[in-house]
Amino acid sequence: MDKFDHQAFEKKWAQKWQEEQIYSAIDFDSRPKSYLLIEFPYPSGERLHVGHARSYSCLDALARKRRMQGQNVLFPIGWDAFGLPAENYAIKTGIHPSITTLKNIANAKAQAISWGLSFDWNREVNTSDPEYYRWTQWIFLQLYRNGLAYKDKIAVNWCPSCKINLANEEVIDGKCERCGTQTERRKQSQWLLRITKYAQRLLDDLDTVNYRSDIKLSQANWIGRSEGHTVDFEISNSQLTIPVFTTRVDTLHGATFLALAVDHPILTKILTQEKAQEVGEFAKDLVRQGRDTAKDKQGIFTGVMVTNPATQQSIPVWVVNYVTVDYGTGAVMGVPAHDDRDREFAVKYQIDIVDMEPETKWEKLGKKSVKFHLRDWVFSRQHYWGEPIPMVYCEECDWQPVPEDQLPVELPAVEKYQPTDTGESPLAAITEWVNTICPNCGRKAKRETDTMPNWAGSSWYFLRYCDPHNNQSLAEPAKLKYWLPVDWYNGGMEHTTLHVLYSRFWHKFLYDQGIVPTPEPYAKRTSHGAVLGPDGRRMSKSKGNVINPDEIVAKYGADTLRMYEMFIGPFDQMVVWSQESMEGVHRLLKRIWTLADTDLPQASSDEARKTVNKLVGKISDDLEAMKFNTAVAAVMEFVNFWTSHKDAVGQDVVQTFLKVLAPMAPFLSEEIYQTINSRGEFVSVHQQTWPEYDPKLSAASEITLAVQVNGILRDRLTLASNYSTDQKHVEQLALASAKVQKFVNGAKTRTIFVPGKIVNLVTI
Ligand code: ANZ
Ligand code: ZN
Repeated sequence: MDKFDHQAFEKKWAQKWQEEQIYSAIDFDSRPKSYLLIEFPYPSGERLHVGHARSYSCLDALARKRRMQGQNVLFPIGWDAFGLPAENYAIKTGIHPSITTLKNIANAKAQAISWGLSFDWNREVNTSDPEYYRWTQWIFLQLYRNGLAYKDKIAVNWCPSCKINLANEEVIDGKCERCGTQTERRKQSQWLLRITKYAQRLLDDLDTVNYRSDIKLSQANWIGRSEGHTVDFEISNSQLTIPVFTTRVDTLHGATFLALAVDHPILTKILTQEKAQEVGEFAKDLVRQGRDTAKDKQGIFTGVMVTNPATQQSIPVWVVNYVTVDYGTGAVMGVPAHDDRDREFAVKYQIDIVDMEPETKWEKLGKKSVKFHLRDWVFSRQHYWGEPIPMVYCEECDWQPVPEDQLPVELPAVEKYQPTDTGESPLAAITEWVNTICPNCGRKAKRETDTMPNWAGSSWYFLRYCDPHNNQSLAEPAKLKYWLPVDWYNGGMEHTTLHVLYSRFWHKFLYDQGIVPTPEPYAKRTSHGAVLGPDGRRMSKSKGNVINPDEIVAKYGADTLRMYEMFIGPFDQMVVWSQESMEGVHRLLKRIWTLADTDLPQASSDEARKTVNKLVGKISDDLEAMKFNTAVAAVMEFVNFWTSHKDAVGQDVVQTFLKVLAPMAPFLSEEIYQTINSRGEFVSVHQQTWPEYDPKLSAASEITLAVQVNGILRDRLTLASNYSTDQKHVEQLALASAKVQKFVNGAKTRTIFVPGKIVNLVTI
């Protein structure tokens, strides 16, 4: 070998691995299957960043190791390609998002290949490809047929400047995420998915999966199950009652008012005309103020009284800004003595505060009841670059699903991507596309112009990887049965709540339909921490602290990038980029190169064999435990040993070392491996069998035995471990000890021997 020319050998091996297809997953193979999933990236113009490089390199090391251990590993990648950035770019430049998306995908793919990520490229998917979103639309239709998709008028966040409806995630502190303008609440007809129907199962089945506990907790909190009671309050001089949901029925005695949400449906039935007007003004005022209900408590008396069923007292009904219509019953019993919000409100409006002891007897008045904070999933967006919702509106027949044989409903080409003034999708302006015929009656009808949210394509992509080219179904059942569930899913902490929950919901639904074989999609879920800039802040162009992974690859090589990012810190924690430490890893790799670049001794010393065996054990365990940083540290330790024992580290030990190095530094280990084993036919180091850790070999080579005389410790013997179980040998050594002789004092002894632990000489 000559100089450490990473650019040359990395390119060479990346190409060779592609040619030989050594990372393909094989359907129905008899080896044990292992499905490792990363969150697929959004193909943006910014390319993949060092955060991607970190989590992908780590999972890649795991995939490579498991392959070498004889597992049939499925390690796929695809592109989560719909979304706003591509649309905004199209608005700016007029270039169609599908063109920029394909360009971005090509770039990111080249990056991934140059980093030596061992994805199975035959299974690549792209959510914006009509052959993919055909099935996303198909799943929507199944949801619709099963009553789980419905249209409803709901409040949306409207940005008057961008003229666009924003999802809740796109509103930060009441302001538009993109332009910072104060958003308004508007009512708009939207598609929703009835995820609430699955709330209990989504919660219960968390017990059946291996997710990190904080991930389970965030799921459980989002589902927000609450046990309490529903209590009916009778309206004075009326047949009507107002049910309230309370988790503190024991405080019923102290309920001195009722608080309703401004949009509680009963208000239209119980208010006088005059009061209705006042309440209407109040509601409008709240909208104008924005939505932060937590702060200042506000309310208005309705003029209506109800009876507290515990005290039989007549108490007033208020409309307030701190009760929401979409939780519980939209009505709350105000207990100022026990609840802070209620107290604040009562003080402000001079409502009675009745102090009393909580009493459990009120439970009899109440019906036990369970509520969930989880809301149905708003599934409409008024954007262009998303999956068209495959529905048609007919004046006669109402909403009709597009027949399945007409899928996909393809996005039409448009000239203007700008959203409209009305808040409708840009698709609404393309009349040739919108106008269609009703699938039911054949009359003129109009297509739905809303598109699906970003979450849609990512809710089932792991199914498509099992059978990515199927054009008869989303995937063949036998293949799903073979590959599912995903054995290990790793992704960002920011996706552990909604994305994981949404995809679990779709999966459960598909399970109920007999389409997928398992009730849960992911057997295990973990998440990684972000990589911060060298200044300890989030990387961003404006801060000038962005590390470009491709520059690192060009200058130091992909192995350096990978191994440094594994080493950078505990996988699940946020870490700070350090140039120095990265260069340290680079020097390590060069040292390995130099050490291997000599005539290696034929045989290795026992010590060298033991040392590499220890490394095998450490790396085997650490990669599975996501302790990637300590796995790299173990390599460093081994290299130090090698440096100081050059004559003792022979061919056999180096071969073993290269195999366990391979998952972390795939290029360098291949280059050295091929150099020492040049034998004609190419067999990659990555196709070798993972070395077996031998616990006997590593057991401390020396063992210390306790030497007792009549059961009392008198000395210790340190001897080679293979001798420590040999009773004769141990007896002889024990009797030779001066300390022992002193207590035996010439007497005859018999021996009680616990091999490897104790030798007890009992005097007769
Ligand atoms: C009386 C009471 C007394 C309450 C007390 C609490 C403490 P979780 O745990 O979240 O389920 N509540 C019910 N529906 C509401 C709504 N739509 N908007 C705002 N608040 C609502 O909380 C349930 C409690 O939150 C309920 O129990 C109710 O107030 C309030 F010392 O009833 B409680
Ligand atoms: Zn019709």
